[in-house]
Amino acid sequence: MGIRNEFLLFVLVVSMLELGLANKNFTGSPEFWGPGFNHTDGWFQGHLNATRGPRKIIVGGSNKWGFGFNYTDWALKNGPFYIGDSLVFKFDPPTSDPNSHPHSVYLIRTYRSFMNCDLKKAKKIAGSLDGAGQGFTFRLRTWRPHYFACGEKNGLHCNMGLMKFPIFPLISRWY
Ligand SMILES: *[C@@H]1O[C@H](CO)[C@@H](O)[C@H](O)[C@H]1NC(C)=O
Ligand SMILES: *[C@@H]1O[C@H](CO)[C@@H](O)[C@H](O)[C@H]1NC(C)=O
Ligand SMILES: *[C@@H]1O[C@H](CO)[C@@H](O)[C@H](O)[C@H]1NC(C)=O
Ligand SMILES: *[C@@H]1O[C@H](CO)[C@@H](O)[C@H](O)[C@H]1NC(C)=O
Ligand SMILES: [Cu+2]
Repeated sequence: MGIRNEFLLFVLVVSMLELGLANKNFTGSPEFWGPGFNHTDGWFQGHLNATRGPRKIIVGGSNKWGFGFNYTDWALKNGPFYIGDSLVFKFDPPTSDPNSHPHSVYLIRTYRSFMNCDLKKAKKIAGSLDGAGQGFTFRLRTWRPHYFACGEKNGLHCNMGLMKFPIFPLISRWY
């Protein structure tokens, strides 16, 4: 019981830090908890589900990796993520159509750069051709914050296109 409570507290703290909401008034906020938040289903249940193995999750679900979808919200609703889980980024390669938007995937190193969509020191992990077919798979291996973003148009996709999200993978489904 002690471990479980400490763990849940830890998860909450990590989530708050991760989302930069620690200094805001989130207690009564549906944006933080999500609509219809409820102890007996959804977000919490994921922490308590010891039976599932590593997940392979398509980022954005049926929206895939594209401009204008709220990936922060997606990450909030599809977490928690654990070390060993894999994220799959699916996006179409560039075409001759002037309306096509090529995408990419970067890992941004700091929270501050992530908030500002500053990609100067970010690490490119997938180029515009890598999201085709089965998509680009990134396995969460380390216990640290991961800040993902699209690197196209000098941060515009990250900023205006909402193509960014933070994940802090948890150690394991221990109980
Ligand atoms: C925080 O939000 C709650 C619920 O919306 C509200 O009752 C409370 O007054 C707020 N507190 C501050 C300090 O804004
Ligand atoms: C919480 O979820 C459970 C299971 O889905 C449901 O039976 C219950 O009515 C919900 N409670 C509230 C307050 O929404
Ligand atoms: C718990 O894990 C099982 C096995 O993967 C899965 O079928 C079930 O939907 C999960 N339940 C929740 C609430 O995530
Ligand atoms: C995206 O979702 C997050 C979390 O639900 C929310 O805080 C944020 O305001 C949303 N952004 C936009 C532009 O709707
Ligand atoms: Cu993009």
